[in-house]
Amino acid sequence: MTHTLAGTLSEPSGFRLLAGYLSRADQETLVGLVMAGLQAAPAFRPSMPRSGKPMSLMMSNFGPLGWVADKSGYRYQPYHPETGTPWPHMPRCLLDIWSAVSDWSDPPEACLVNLYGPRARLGMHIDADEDARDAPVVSISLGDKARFRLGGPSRSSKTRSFIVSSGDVVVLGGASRRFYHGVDGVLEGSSTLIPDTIGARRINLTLRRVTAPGPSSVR
Ligand code: MD3
Ligand code: FE
Repeated sequence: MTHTLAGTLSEPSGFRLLAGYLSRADQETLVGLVMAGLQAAPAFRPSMPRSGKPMSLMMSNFGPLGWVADKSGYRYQPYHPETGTPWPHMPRCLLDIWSAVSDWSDPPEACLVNLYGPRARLGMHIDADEDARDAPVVSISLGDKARFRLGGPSRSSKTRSFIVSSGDVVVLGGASRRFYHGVDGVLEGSSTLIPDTIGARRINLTLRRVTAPGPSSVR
């Protein structure tokens, strides 16, 4: 995929916002791939462990592993929680984006697809279900803009918010990998990218390395 670096914000924490990284054509390609993926692996609504409270966003995955959440906990597993079918394969262009923006030689094993309707949000949390704790997470935003909130290593750390737009790529590496973050809300109607048939106004893709390197690997 071709790209421009319209506005790159890099921070000592390892947080990088590559604003305008993907062209409109690339964004359309990704939406098409997500639509195809959802045919094979329909969006499911995860629920909070213990309480069982449903989350406001819907999810699916690509790749050998997918992130799921239900009453028994959060985990990665190789099959869809409702259909029992393996997740659709990871599209090559996502592997290419990972290679271009991350410094991690192993490919991502999971692409979590987050689907935001008008009222969906994501509370502040740390991504901690990956054994590869030091591998970055790469996030791709598509469709409506969202207010993204980045905190720090503890729940009480001060937070800042950013607007993320369609085509922006965020690399969460270094210390920022273990920072609290969340999505306060979606700016409804701020993009024309996503067709109504998807039933979501914003799509966020996160590429993740899940398994830790084996004992023979040197890093
Ligand atoms: C900062 N998704 O799926 S992506 C998630 O827009 C998640 O759907 C949000 O947080 C979304 O877990 C935000 C950006 C992101 C992803 C992982 C991070 C920011 C992060 C890990 C550490 C710090
Ligand atoms: Fe997260």
